[in-house]
Amino acid sequence: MHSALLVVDVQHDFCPGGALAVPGGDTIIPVVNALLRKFPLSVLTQDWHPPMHCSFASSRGMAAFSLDTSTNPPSVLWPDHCVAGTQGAEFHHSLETWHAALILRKGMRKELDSYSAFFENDGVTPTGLGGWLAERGIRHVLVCGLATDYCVRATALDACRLGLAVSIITDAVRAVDASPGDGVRALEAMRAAGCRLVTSVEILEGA
Ligand code: VGL
Ligand code: ZN
Repeated sequence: MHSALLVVDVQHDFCPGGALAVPGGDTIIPVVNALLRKFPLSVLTQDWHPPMHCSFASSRGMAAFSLDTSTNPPSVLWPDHCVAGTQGAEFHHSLETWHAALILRKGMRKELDSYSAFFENDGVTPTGLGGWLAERGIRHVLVCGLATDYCVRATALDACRLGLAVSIITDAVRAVDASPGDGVRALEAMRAAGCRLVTSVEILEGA
């Protein structure tokens, strides 16, 4: 068994009604659950921020979705979301979390965000997930979850960088689309980096 399923940030705050709702975010959950039932090894990531986190617009007295130009490249400042210990930070109540071998929390440092499940946003601080997978002989990751244009993309690109084979399950991801087309452009960037774009049907039927 050399493949693992990575389920990115399927949390209340990224679903309709949440603080940083991804349109249709909850509609992927039945598909993600079917994938979780199928895969012997799966990992759930959980965006998990302290209050006043550096990615929160409120921490800078700025408007949500404005750009922080002090970083290179500029980063989007978000509404407060996924604050550790709050209901919004919990996994969506319909997600079958018990199938997963590992829950990896990220973005816990106040001054450094982490979109990717592999490295924090400085690009060099590892979360440990690369080693965890390598020690289990995993060579291929299948990535699904939220959001296509941020944490899914960053996770997939880092997985490629680490030399893993990467498949993106296109009907089990959804985008923020702060600018229309961001989700489509993110899928294209992942494909250009060497990720395979697959559908859940192909995976569940073993194609
Ligand atoms: C995410 C924005 C801020 C994500 C997390 O999970 O894609 N996006 N924090
Ligand atoms: Zn976040």
